[in-house]
Amino acid sequence: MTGKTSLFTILTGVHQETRIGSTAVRTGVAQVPDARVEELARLFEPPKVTHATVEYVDMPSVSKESLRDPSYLASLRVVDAFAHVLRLFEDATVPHEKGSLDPVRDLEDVEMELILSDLVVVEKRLERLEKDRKKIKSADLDREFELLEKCQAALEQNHPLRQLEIDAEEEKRMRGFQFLSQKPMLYVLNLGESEAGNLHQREREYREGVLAGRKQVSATAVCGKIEAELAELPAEEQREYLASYGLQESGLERLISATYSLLGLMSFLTASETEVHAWTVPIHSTALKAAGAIHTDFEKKFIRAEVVNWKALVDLGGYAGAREKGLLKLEGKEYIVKDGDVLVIRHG
Ligand SMILES: Nc1nc2c(ncn2[C@@H]2O[C@H](COP(=O)(O)OP(=O)(O)OP(=O)(O)O)[C@@H](O)[C@H]2O)c(=O)[nH]1
Ligand SMILES: [Mg+2]
Repeated sequence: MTGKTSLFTILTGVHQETRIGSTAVRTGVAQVPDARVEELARLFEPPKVTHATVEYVDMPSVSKESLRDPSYLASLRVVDAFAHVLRLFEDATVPHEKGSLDPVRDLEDVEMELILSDLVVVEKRLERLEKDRKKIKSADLDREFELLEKCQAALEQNHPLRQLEIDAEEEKRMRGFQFLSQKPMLYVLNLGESEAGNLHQREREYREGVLAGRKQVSATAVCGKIEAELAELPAEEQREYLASYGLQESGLERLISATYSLLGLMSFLTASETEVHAWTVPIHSTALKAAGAIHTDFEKKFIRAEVVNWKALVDLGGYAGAREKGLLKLEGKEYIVKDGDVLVIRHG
């Protein structure tokens, strides 16, 4: 018990459990906090305002036992990243599964289970490939064999697969396996109340300490107790409450932002009198891909995009002002969209 379900509930507002096979999971959606959306909404005053979202799934802890359950394993395989809530808070009334408080041990234990689970998959596939390669000569099978041997070697040295140096082709080959230790990992450091003032220091300790040199991992500290109290307050009192602990953002806001950047995502915006909307795309997406995120038709019939930075749009009071200043630019398919761009897609 580290506070996973408590944090999940505050984050998504979802209390309802569903069953996938024998595993109880909760699925919920959290809005990505985005001040740019609010400012654009103030300018356009549309009836509809839509934030970008991240979907979270609350699952029982990763352990030898839970990983034996095929439905549990299947639910883990399909996610884009893990958030591992580590218990740093002390509370004698909440029993610790492992009998003592030791977040680094908990972190390494789960990592090891992910590694072992992947190793089983790799070994099975290697066995199969060995047989097949005796029957059929195929460069494709040879490549897969080599790649999996590389995975096996890493796993046997207790390295998660996210640590592996792979090229685009290998990445594609590995994708189908949905390896657990390859998924990006966000460590959520759940601190005790007395440590609320030390959030950033604790994050740094982890990043520069136990997580140093690890690829595709990140750490965000939250204080579950404070988040729970915060969630009970009306919106206008929340900032003040946070400030009383010397905080500017809630842990949940930072948790969502951290998820977003760990996954290599960013937001662009669309804004008009009918709707202000933040859209999620991978960093370095082209204008064409961005159009496709809005509507597949926009991608197919894309002509060009008008692009303006959100701040310029707000400061200049709208598109007309931005155009006058030459800050509303015409861009083609290949334009690389930047975080905070406002796009108007022209399509056929
Ligand atoms: N003091 C303190 N107690 C907490 C905190 N977060 C959760 N708890 C308590 O810990 C207990 C378990 O919390 P859950 O959120 O259900 O933990 P979990 O990680 O989902 O547990 P499992 O699903 O059983 O692995 C509850 O009694 C919570 O009130 C926290 O930040 N501080
Ligand atoms: Mg739980």
